[in-house]
Amino acid sequence: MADKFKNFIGGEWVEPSSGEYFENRNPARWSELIGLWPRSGQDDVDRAVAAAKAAFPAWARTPAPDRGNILRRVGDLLSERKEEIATAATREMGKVLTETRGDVQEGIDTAYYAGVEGRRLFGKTVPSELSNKWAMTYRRSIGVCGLITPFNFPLAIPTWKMFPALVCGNTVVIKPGEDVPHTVQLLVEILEEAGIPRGVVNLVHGEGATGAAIVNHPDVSAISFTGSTDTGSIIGRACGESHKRLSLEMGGKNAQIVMADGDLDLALEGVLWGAFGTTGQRCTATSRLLLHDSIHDEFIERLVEKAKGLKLGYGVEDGVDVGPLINERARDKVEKYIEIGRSEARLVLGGGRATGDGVDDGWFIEPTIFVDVKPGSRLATEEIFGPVLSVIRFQEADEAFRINNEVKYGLSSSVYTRDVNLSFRAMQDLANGITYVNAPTIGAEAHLPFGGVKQTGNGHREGGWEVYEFYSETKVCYVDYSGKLQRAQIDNYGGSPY
Ligand code: UN1
Repeated sequence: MADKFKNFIGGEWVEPSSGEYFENRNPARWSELIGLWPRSGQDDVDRAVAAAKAAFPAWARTPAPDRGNILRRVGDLLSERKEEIATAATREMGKVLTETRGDVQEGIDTAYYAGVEGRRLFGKTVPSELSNKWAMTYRRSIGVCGLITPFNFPLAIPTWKMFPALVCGNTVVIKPGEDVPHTVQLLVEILEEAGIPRGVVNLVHGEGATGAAIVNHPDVSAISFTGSTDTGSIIGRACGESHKRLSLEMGGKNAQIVMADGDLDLALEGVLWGAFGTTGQRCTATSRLLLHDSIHDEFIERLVEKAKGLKLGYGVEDGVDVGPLINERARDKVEKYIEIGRSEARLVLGGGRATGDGVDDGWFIEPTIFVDVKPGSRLATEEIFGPVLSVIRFQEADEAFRINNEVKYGLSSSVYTRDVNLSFRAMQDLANGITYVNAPTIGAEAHLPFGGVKQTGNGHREGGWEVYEFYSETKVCYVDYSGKLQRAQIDNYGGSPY
């Protein structure tokens, strides 16, 4: 009998009142059942939101440095249990252990950043237009935040959302991706051990309906979601109706541009990592490779040779480079795009399910490369979220920049060149939230703002200092110590020549 896991509500580990559970399986060894997790219903969400609401006033009044201290302790405990968490994450998510270690490290970095940020939630003090009066702002907590997180970064993305929300004095209800419930389970155990007060962090497992119940709950004041652009549209409509604060982090169709003068060895390593790392399942994955005509053929030859050498398998095993896709639905979607690619472009590598020992029981697709992909075609514009790279040839830098910008997404881009002028033009002209020069499209650092333009997001950023603005409201305070009525916007202070 498989282990049954619980929700965490109001400081207690509780069974779902729905009485229902879903399976969590290893995507590299599908016959291996990891456990059963609650398929939480409306009643479970109601209880979690009520617990978060009840805990909010005391938490919001706890000094921010004290809130930060709990997160520093969380950082310590994550560091101590890094290997255990990374192994659990690889088992349920599929990416290789070196990557899940990086995922946990991103969570550790986010914890320490948040811990210190509790001492730096800056407001501003500015001169008043009236004498004997002060004008200043501070950052005020919002309330209950609903956090809905994806499968591809099972630890880092929950921490990107939860830690800043907590430091800002909010309480949270989190629903992790249904493919990766175990990693957040371990994170919440750590928060409990670190001394997070009851009700401040609540965990409800479930699938789409559980997420919808959080989004639609009237006592949830803010939602942060990472996932598909389609689901983001549904959440956006719901939050628009109810005027909830909303941060969306969605799709990408990221391009690596290689100029003729670029360091081609470096560019080759970059695209291998960007396109096939995490099996292409990053919002930042390199999905398009734009090659200058003069280096195209040689580069492709070398790339195909290198990509052939990537070893597929279960990510805890030594020597494995690429794991499986997350589930059958993901594999079907990637296969559909490979079919589309066969009719739109020329396949030079992969193009099918991987077979053989170690991969027969998982959702493995071979690293796949299409060349002669036409800008504007489906392969060139739609997010695939798998190990499929579309190569486009260009003649001029401006043409490459235009192709980069011709998609509805705008998360990350990369350019390999030794020309300093061109690299600054790229930073200026590429329509993305992040541009890398001489580095791949993946690998954003936890202490910088993360997010994209156009349909990748809705204008907010995760990470760095900017996310603290999402999780707090600016409050303005005026203190008039003149002892008399002073009227702003009335020209009563004299002396103005205007
Ligand atoms: C994502 O794919 O949703 O920049 C996040 C990167 C990682 C985060 C990716 N640090 O590739």
